Amino acid sequence: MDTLPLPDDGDTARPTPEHLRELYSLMAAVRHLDLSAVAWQRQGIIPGYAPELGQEAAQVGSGYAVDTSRDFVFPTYREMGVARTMGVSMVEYMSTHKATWHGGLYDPVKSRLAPIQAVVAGSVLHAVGWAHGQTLDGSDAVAMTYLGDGASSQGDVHEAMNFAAVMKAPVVFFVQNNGWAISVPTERQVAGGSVAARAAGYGIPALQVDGNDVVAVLAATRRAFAHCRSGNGPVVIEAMTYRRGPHSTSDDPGRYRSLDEERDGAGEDPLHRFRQQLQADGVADEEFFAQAQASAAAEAEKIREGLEALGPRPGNEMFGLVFQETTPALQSQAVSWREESEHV
Ligand SMILES: Cc1ncc(C[n+]2csc(CCOP(=O)(O)OP(=O)(O)O)c2C)c(N)n1
Ligand SMILES: [Mg+2]
Repeated sequence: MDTLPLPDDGDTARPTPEHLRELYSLMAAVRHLDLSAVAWQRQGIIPGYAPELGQEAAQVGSGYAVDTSRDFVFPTYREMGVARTMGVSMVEYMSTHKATWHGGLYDPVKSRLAPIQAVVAGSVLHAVGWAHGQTLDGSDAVAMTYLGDGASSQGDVHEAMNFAAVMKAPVVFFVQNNGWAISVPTERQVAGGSVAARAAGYGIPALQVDGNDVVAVLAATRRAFAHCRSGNGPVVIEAMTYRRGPHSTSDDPGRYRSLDEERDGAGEDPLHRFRQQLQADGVADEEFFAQAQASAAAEAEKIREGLEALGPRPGNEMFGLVFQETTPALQSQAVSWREESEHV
């Protein structure tokens, strides 16, 4: 499906060989970090993590289209690859998964990435509000919000899409349809054929794209951004991909899908597929891939060291950071907490 009026400018927009190699290096770094994060959870370095195995093309391709000098991204809990592509410090990003600090230690305003959002479909409303604010300020900045196939069943998504269209808010709704909402397959919770098909009801143009093809995802996202930036209102992109791993480090997919189903559903690995393509086109050779793998491993190791060096935050921050001005109830909770934890 492609109902975006702006034409696909095909080959002219194709990334240069240098950019293609950069996309591959990003995907390799994200893959390595993602697998490492699961291992770190098993080793007790972080208490929990939501893997994005198989979604590297969707995340790197879309994140690569963001202009961090003006745009803003509203992620879910699974967008490590987007954060890495946007250049967010990965130690600061991972601090949320380490539970060092609730919102993560990175600065959302500077990095242009909102804090990790665990409320399903929570980020879509924030994106619409932010984007509407940009139009009032006369800015041409665009918000991109991530959501899953499961999130698309939430009422918040209806409200967000409807108002974004009514107000012509520059929002890219980037849906990663990874086939699953924890244990529920897409066909049991998405009516109407696809998430992209629903956009027509709001008068929003939509694109359904092969989410395992990083170049196709980048092209689709760039087109969507151009549409939004020119004052035409929102776009829905549905990137068809597959959650190859568990929902989170506390999930066991073996309880609701077989290995055969996983193999059939996942199709070809996006990283492997991109590597084959770059090799076939003569854009990269064995030496390049070995180098990309080595730097991905070195990077993950540095991030692990940085994470392990993070000390605990002062506990009283949990009361001080709730409201701009504290409330009597919060103050009395803070006093009780201090008495119990510090024995004062
Ligand atoms: C409002 C809300 N309802 C339920 C949950 C529990 N929950 C966490 S993830 C999830 C499934 C989301 O699936 P999807 O949107 O497809 O994203 P994915 O996890 O596949 O990336 C659910 C139901 C939650 N975190 N927030
Ligand atoms: Mg999903």
